[in-house]
Amino acid sequence: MTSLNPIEIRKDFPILHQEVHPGKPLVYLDSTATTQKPVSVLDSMDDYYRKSNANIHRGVYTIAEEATALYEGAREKVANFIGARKSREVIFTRNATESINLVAYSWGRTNLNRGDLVILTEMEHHANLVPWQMLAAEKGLRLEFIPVTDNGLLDLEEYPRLLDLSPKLVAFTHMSNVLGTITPAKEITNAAHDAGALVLIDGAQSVPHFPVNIHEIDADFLVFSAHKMCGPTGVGVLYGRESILDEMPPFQGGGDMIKKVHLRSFVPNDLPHKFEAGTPAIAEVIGLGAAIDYLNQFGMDAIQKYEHEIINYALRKLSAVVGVKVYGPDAQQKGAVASFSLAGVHPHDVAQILDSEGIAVRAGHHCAMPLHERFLLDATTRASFYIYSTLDEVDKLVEGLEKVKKVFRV
Ligand code: C6P
Repeated sequence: MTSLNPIEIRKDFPILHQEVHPGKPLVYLDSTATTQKPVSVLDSMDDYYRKSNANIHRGVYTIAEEATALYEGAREKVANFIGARKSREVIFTRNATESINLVAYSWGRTNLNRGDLVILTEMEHHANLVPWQMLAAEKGLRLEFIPVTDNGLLDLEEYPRLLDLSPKLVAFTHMSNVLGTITPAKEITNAAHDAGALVLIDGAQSVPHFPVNIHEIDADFLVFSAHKMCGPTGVGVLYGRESILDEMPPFQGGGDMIKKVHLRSFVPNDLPHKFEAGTPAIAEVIGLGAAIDYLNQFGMDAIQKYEHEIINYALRKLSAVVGVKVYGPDAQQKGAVASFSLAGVHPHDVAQILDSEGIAVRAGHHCAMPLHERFLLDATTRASFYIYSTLDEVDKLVEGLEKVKKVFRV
């Protein structure tokens, strides 16, 4: 394991070496939306297309076998990365959103009935709200929410009261994409299991940023997206406990997810293929495998440590800008995300002026409208950081905000 040096790391990311306007180098502060991709990930996909492009699980010829080995090799890497005992517990989907929809559609439609309770939290991304709302409307389920405190933590005093209502599922984010709050996953999961509920953890913002071991947190389902961890878009992961996945019906029908098909019936395939209908995103899955290799050379502990350093610095610098209010807990309890408002300026205007300085931040509700409502906000500006972000970029953000203030005379 090497220690993490962002200046060296930046050399691996071609996109970071450009000016977005004359004299304005790209300052990419939107890694919570998607991370940039290192050369090794780009090369892995290019190599596949140049040398081994063939469909998987079908051909007996050499390059088809190579393609299958690369694809299944990536599944092994994912399983090891999250500490899954068996790679058949790792299902490839399109993204974290599709992974949650898969669970709602397959497990939820089979196991939840009128009046059953699903517990979510007020800080969920829409991806972990809307699929459950859709299922609730179809099946007559009840949804309850762990509230969020004023300082952006889950209100765990309320949680036992909700568990007394005998939920069937507790589904929650491991790290908020707005507040950065890291939730006490093990504590929430253990209590849910004691109450007889299954647990789904949205790891879209945790798996890329700190060590997540599925057996330590003991969740039944864990979802995340490749594109938020140096991998490509178009591939997501659903980890599921083998005994539960085995009992679940397929999500989509088609090639590869079957053992046998007759004119009027079919026999589903074994795990993991039962949930992977049709030709998957082969190159992208291989790219995810390369992304895991890339992150592993630093180690997730080192990544977490560096991100802690940068968010500490960013919170200190941002809170010194008059008019800026940062939402969420202090650096001890959050990842490298700072959502803030600047008094008197709409977040979209903040983002636009920052862009004129080459600084890329996200403005809006960040697909978490209920959480913004909770804080009586329409929108925030969000700066987020990853392994290639530097303290110097935080300084540029602060200088950019001073320019915004000048332009708007606030
Ligand atoms: N958040 C953001 O800018 P997908 O789009 O399926 O890869 O990931 C969905 C998702 C689920 N949960 C959390 C906590 C997330 O942050 C996201 C994606 C991005 O905040 C894009 S909206």
